Amino acid sequence: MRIFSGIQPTGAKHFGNYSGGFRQYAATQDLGDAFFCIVDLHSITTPQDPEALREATLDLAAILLATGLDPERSTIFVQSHVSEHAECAWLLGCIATFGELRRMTQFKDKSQGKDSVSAGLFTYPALMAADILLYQTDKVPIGDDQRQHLELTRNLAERFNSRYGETFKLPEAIYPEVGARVMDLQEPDRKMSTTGGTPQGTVGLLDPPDTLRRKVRSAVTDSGKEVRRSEDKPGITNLIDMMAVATGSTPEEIEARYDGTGYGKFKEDVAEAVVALLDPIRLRYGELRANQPVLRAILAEGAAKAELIAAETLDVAYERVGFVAP
Ligand code: LTN
Repeated sequence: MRIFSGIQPTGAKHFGNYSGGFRQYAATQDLGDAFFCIVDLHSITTPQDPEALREATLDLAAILLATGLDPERSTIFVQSHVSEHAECAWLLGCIATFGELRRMTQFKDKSQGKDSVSAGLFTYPALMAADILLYQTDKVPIGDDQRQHLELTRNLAERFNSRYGETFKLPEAIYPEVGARVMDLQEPDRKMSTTGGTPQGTVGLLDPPDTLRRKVRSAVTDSGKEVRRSEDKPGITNLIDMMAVATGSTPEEIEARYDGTGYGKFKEDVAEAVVALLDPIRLRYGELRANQPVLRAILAEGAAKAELIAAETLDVAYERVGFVAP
């Protein structure tokens, strides 16, 4: 079974990215032949500082390894190292219609209120489809926010196949069960986010222990007393979900364990569980990030492996559309 996912190298990574992303990647690499792509081409759909992008790309490679990807089992690579991604995106951009791209809610959200929006932001889903389809992917571990893009990917693959003959496999998504939506600790009605959230309410993946403790302790909760999930208590519900992610228990087990316990003690325990999860990741990250030759070698090897497969698919696709072989 082939697994593929893409991760943007921009924005400081946080607990929500771990819960709905990194954790899934490490788990899915056991299901088969897994490819994890650092999507730098996607990142420049909005303006990026070149030096910051270069740093963020290597940062993300180290984070992927620190959160459990094993380069012996998984292929980790940078999108711009495999030129087939950009080429296949062109083919799929000629299959996608203006109308369906215009309906993408992520495009609508990201372009709203902006007086200048790049054409790349609009055609972004065709590039994402290319990423996935080049690898004849079976399963795509993604967040719920990517549902519409995955649906579009399947539609583009089907349309291409029916127009030109069977070329691309239709992929399926894998969504995280628990902790798919981690909320901001200060404003638990909003998703935890580097761009849209509060700094105090965003639990950084690489925050030192003291910062983690301070942020969790000052999390906004309602005036209730019971450690129990409920729709009208987003603050405590979020902390229960975070505790579940950090300890590998279910939210129900957490509720049972804290039956009759007050919020104060519960928050202390959540803080310690988050520290116990993230501190080893931070330390491993530090070691990996400091060793650039090793990091770059892993990415080079990944790109070489990825390119073999991507080139094979692109050759078939080019032939099907009627391009003369060079
Ligand atoms: N659009 C995705 C990132 C992404 C991706 C992919 C995810 C780019 N290409 C291929 C899965 C498969 C995002 O913003 N999270």
